[in-house]
Amino acid sequence: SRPAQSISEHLIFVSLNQGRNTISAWLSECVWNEKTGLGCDVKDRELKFDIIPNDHPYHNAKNPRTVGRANEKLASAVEEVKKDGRTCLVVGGDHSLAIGSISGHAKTEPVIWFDAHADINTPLTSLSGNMHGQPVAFLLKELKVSGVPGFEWLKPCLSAEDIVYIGLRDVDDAEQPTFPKDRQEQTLSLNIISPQKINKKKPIHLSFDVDGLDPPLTPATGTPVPGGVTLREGIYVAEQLYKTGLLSAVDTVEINPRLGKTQEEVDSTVNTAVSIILSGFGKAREGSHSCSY
Ligand code: DIR
Ligand code: MN
Ligand code: MN
Ligand code: MN
Repeated sequence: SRPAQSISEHLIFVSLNQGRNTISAWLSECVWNEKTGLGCDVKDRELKFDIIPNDHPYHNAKNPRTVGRANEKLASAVEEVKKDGRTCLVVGGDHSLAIGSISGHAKTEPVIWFDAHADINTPLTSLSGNMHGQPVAFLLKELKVSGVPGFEWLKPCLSAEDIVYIGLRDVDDAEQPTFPKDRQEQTLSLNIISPQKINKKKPIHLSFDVDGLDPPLTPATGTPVPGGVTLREGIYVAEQLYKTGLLSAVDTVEINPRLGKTQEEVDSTVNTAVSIILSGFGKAREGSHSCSY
């Protein structure tokens, strides 16, 4: 049967050998069920990753080989999806997956980094050692992160000016000097991409960390920070990006049902993520009333 809309998506569920997470059930109802959803033509695939033994830290960066190899695999998967002419949606998972997702998407700019955090630590500056605090640094040509085991395949593909942050409100001291003050001040503005960027007509990559939103909306996430973006603002961002017609790949990350203290917390996290995804793929608030979550 024919998709109701010309846009087609390609979902990649990223899991570390844990099987599908809760979000897939909602998505199957809301996105690829023609009666209740957008009726898009969806090709679905699940990636599984190897855990590399004796994966010692590289400086402060933990599990570099496991994360590096996983990202290499993800980059090829995203590249295939883009070759197939589809919009790519990656559902995860640790935000370090943006390294592979954006590398696989490669010819993209700008990147909209929706996040409470800048994720621009390096293996040398990171205090937590968590790879999800470092993907932007790995992707930036300017920062020249190199020598990290597991990342031999990686070629940094972004310049600082290609990145637009939204929702930023928790930046480490060591991250501060890496980007100019005026960029930080733009962050909660909903004027999200300069007309100049849109005029370039380049494909847009949205890397959406759910912790950019206000914590009660997505409690099942690892590092909530108070004072985040409201649901209405988040949906607005996604709708506006859809309307550009240039949204080419989306990561929705740091959705972790295991961190929900109650079923309600898991449900609200997943419902919120699904709302954002649907808006980014053409669900208008004034239409599609049949999608009843
Ligand atoms: C902190 C927190 N800046 C770090 N970052 C997080 O671990 O590097 N990013 N949670 O999503
Ligand atoms: Mn974050
Ligand atoms: Mn994070
Ligand atoms: Mn993040």
